[in-house]
Amino acid sequence: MKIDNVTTTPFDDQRPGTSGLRKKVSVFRQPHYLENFIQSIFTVLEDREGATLILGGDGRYHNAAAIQVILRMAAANGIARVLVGRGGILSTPAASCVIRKHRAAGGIILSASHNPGGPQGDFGVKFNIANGGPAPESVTEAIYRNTREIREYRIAAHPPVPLEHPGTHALGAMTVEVIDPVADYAELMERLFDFDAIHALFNSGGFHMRFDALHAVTGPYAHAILEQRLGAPPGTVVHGTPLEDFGGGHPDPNLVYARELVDALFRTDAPDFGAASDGDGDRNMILGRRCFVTPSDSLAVLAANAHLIPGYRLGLRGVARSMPTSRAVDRVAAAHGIDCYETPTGWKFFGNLLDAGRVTLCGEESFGTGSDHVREKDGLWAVLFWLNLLALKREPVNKLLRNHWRAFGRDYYTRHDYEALAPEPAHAMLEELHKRLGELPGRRYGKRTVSFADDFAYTDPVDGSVSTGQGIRIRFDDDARIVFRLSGTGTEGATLRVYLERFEPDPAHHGRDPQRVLAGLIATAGEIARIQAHTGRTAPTVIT
Ligand code: VG1
Ligand code: CO
Repeated sequence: MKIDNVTTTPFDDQRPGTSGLRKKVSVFRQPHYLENFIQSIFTVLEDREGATLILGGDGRYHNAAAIQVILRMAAANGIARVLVGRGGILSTPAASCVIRKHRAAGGIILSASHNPGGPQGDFGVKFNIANGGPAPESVTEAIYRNTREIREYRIAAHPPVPLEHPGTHALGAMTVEVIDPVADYAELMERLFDFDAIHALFNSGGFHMRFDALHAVTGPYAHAILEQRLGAPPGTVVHGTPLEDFGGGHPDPNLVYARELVDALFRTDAPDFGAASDGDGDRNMILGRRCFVTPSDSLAVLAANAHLIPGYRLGLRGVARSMPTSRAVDRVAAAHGIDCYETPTGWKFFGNLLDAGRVTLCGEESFGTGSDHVREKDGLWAVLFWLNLLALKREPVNKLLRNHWRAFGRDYYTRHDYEALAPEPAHAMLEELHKRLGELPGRRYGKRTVSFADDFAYTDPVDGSVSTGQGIRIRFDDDARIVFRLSGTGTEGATLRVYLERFEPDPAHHGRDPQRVLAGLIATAGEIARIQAHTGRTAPTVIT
């Protein structure tokens, strides 16, 4: 097999963000762009000679072409074996599962997750390490340094490998195994959850579900697990065929982009349970009939009930949440006497805690929940966890949630996103806020006084690594909280995220609309950061 050493020059924009390298498809299609980044990954992967690599993606536009390039580069870089999902498909949590099960040195996942796809949409590359989780900052920074210095990449000359059917192919000295993308993952789910109980629930006659795969990668997983194994009637899974452009939609399971599902769950003839997942299958949205469960509450409910689920019956070692996630799970941890860790945004920060056995469950406000079963957040896993709970409790989602709030209190929560801002004023706004942090405590806004303000920094308790500049936190005397940060996954301008929360212990006040309950705090956020003055915006683009 002929191997070419191709001369190249560095690109200056290949620093991975919150979750991999995400750019417009047009950026990735520039000559050498993908190759430079992939070579930088292989260069950093020290044990690549003779190693096994996992490869797959969410099926979006450019997935198929990129996979063939990566296979040829893997062969040229001494990888011995690559396991690829059939059709180039692997959800992010399934990739994590396969990396761990087959003891691979790592995996490359082609996805821009919840960002839209298609020729005008986004593409992305995530690199996961041997534990199955996203590469930590030390690795992503090393990859970035390589992209700044690269002069040459290695690629084998070889025709495309057929990926449509399971089987084994030789690419020079390297073996390419095309695997069923669902099998290993489904087997793991079956070990964690009581499939018989969920099967009985679906066949009780009184329970209906709608799962919206948003034409993204979870479709095949949901069809196989919910309908074929668990006996949910055909049609339970909608938009279940992955499309290169997600049918023109935005594969982000939230109240705005999964509108059709939300509407279906709020109709009079609504199903009992609704759920959706994102482009690459790691996010989840949970709905009951006329009821939306915030991701922060979902994490708290799962933590409070985990001992009822077969895979977690021994209880939880600890829990972790990203900093902007509400403190609902902290209350459960305190009641159960277990540790609760607060990490920066992004799943990569949970990896060390999970590996060290310090936490069992973790989650983010951005519709991400997961456990130590893999090292990624896992959309379908969260849905199965809820199904298992509902099968045991046989009560509506809203009742379960009300009971949870009655026991622990309710953390009213919302996130306001201001998308596609001009980057300069957005950065200037946060810089100004940063400069004023010292003068904020003691200041009065409406009926609240600031009690604490800082820029969140995290010291990993396992390896001591420090991550600074992770978001501005402002707490008030009534324990309400506002967090400001800029997104690290967008591909157009800057996105400001404002996270708002307020605790309500009194069950008599648990049935209110979060936007109304938080209206005062929302106004204060605008005032403190001078959002309108800096950005010209009077309202957020997305509210979740
Ligand atoms: C967003 C979310 C974050 C999540 C990340 C990746 O990041 O806020 O919680 O981990 O997306 O999710 P940011 O920097 O835009 O706020 V996904 O489903 O890409 O893999
Ligand atoms: Co995702």
